[in-house]
Amino acid sequence: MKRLATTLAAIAALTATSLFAIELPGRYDVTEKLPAGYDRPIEKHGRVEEIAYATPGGEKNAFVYLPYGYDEGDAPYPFFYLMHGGGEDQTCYFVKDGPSPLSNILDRLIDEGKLAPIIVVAPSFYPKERDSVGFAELGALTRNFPEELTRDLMPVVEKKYRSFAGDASDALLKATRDKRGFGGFSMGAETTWNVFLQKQDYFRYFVPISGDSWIIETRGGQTASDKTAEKLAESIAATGHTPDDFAICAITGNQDIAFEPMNGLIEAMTKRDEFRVGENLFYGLMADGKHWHGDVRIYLYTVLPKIWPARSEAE
Ligand code: FER
Repeated sequence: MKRLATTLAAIAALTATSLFAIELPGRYDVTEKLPAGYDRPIEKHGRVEEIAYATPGGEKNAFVYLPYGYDEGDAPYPFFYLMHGGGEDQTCYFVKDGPSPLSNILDRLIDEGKLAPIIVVAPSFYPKERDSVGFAELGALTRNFPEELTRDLMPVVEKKYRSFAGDASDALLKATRDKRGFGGFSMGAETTWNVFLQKQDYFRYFVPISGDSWIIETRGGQTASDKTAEKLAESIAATGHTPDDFAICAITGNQDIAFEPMNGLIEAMTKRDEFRVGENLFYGLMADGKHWHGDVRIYLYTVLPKIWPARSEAE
């Protein structure tokens, strides 16, 4: 009897707060920097592999971070897709077969019981032949990437590595959207907004870092804030979803070149019913934060454990 009562109490506790609640204030200042040495390697580390996948424009590669212990069990893992910025590639996050500051941070967060073990996939929006791509074409590339993501990359990477989507059929990828997020920095944030616009069927969590949406025009978060927010809002019902179905964890710094565009967009979003600060929209701001990967790592350190907190067996 006691056991049943305990179980019922646990269920009541679970249902009282949403299963998907994000433990962040709606608006918050990012004050915690990385602890000293946090980006150095530790013994219980994961590993980074490279995966090839076919696209209409030729074969491309993505890096895959597998957390410590991946080979031991048979449990599935949540997936987080992480996009680089303009002029960069996936090596800004990970190094093939080796440690990087970000992989070391993920290792530590997982080892310290702050972050649940997750698989992180770092692809690129650039085509195989990227030499000819100029700044003017970036918006088109990031608008096209969401289709490549769900059609070409996800079925390959989520079948090869243990995701919740089993054989990674399109139906199962959609059915497991709660176990998946997409984020990115700068033009990777722009990609993230495009994934939100097009692919809410496959993703619940969105982490745009220091970048606005260029769906109306370049830097439209600043120059066409309301129209850009309207487009984003319209995509919710247009993709068959509701404001309860997603969480956007936007984050940047007040000295970032993307601050004005991103801030303009977030303020315009908060004026709309579809976006609810503290429920489906979270906005972190770091004093003195600039447009560089040192700060990006602080933002990921801040946000990822709130989306995928480690849970003990007892919970
Ligand atoms: C932004 C400001 C700058 C932004 C992207 C950039 C997507 C990127 C500039 C570059 O790659 O040179 O608001 O949002």
